Amino acid sequence: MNQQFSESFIWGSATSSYQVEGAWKEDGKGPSIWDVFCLIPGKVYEGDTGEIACDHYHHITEDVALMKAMGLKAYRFSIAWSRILPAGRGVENQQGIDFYNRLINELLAAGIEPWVTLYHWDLPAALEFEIDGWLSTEIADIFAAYASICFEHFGDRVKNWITINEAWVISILGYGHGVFAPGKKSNDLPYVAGHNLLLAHAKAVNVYRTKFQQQQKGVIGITNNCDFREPLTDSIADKEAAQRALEFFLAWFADPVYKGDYPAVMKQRLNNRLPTFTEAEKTLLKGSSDFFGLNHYTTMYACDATNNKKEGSVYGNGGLSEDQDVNLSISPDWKLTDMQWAIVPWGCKKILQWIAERYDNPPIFITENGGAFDDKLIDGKVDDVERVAFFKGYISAIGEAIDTGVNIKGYFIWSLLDNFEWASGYAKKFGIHYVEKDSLHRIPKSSALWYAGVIAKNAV
Ligand code: GBH
Repeated sequence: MNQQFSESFIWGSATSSYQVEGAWKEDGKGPSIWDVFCLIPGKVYEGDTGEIACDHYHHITEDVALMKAMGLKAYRFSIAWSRILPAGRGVENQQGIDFYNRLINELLAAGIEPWVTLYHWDLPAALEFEIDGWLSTEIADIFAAYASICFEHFGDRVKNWITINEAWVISILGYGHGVFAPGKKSNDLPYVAGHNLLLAHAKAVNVYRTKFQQQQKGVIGITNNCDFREPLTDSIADKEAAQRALEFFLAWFADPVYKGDYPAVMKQRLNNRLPTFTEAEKTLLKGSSDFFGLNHYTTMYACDATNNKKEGSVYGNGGLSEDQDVNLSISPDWKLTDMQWAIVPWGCKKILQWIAERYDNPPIFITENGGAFDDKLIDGKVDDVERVAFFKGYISAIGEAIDTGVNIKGYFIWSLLDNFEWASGYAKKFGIHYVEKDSLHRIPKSSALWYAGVIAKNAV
């Protein structure tokens, strides 16, 4: 079906600092928890690291040219905190600031809007050693001070800010399952880290709004990830289970931002394992996002698991399964990506409708969506037909959501380049540009050419 989007719809693509930059200790950059995590044997597939990654640090001119060739309207990238503040706080590193100035200026010269994420998982290692990172009650203020430096240096040109990328992943995979940095395994710590991430977001937004927004006239928000949960059957128990799963996944972070507190179901089930906000913190949180940033990748069926608990997968039940009493499954009919995530475009439409309903139809930007496929370079070309089909399906579903009244303003493909896919190393490829090993030569895949057509026509 043909879906037409408005002229003002923002078509973008996204990356993150650790996944693409490389130059891991160049020009005064301090180490991040991912630099260190990768050195621990067994943490990353085949011992891969982000030391070089796509060497975006030295390829920004070329990479901006790739974006311009596609007609991209916006580029979402993240700032490596330890390039700006090598020890996480204290002395600024001018060379790090210079790098992002160059990137921002090149983007603007190419007519591409910079969308800047302040934190995409690469915490300065000093803060992990010294204060226990996101577990510390000091971290929110330290993050807000770092954010303030970014607003001060870049806010004259950057008009779109994202504080934190995917607090759920940081909390659950970094502090629950321990498969991402800093690698802690616990049933309780995810809720502590999540709490501090929310406070860090709220404090950074407060700094922007009180000191910069009036003059710089940009917008600021948070990006959360959520996979959709469809009830396995029509039973009330399964419908409630799917709702519960979504609240533990997305409302965990979105309710505080839109309503000022955690969802009731989390408070009831977690009791004192869930930290509480003071009245002042609730006030700071409520209304702290100018837009709803959503990263969406996949869908699962949810059914009630009261009295029937199953072990969760690595990625778990969108949280810690024993806290939710939900079992997840997929249909054998669904096609899978190379990450084994199911391709279910209608789940994207439904999560968008769920957000519109629960949060009073906020402006939504899909800040990531994409799929890993086993791409093959043949005769200098990568004909990634499965990825094109993936994007056709998801972008059409987004168009359908808009037709039902959901206020979606933009869409960012994950990712611009094949890059360091965290614990999967370079084995999983999400890019619309192929990056040749060793030469690091970039080749637009069929999906990049196809996306250029979508952007040109504002239609899929
Ligand atoms: C994003 O997170 C990250 O922001 C980005 O850095 C990363 O490269 C990209 O996605 C691709 O991984 O196992 O079927 O239950 C993705 C968040 C959360 C999406 C877990 C998939 C598990 C699906 N992911 N979810 S499943």
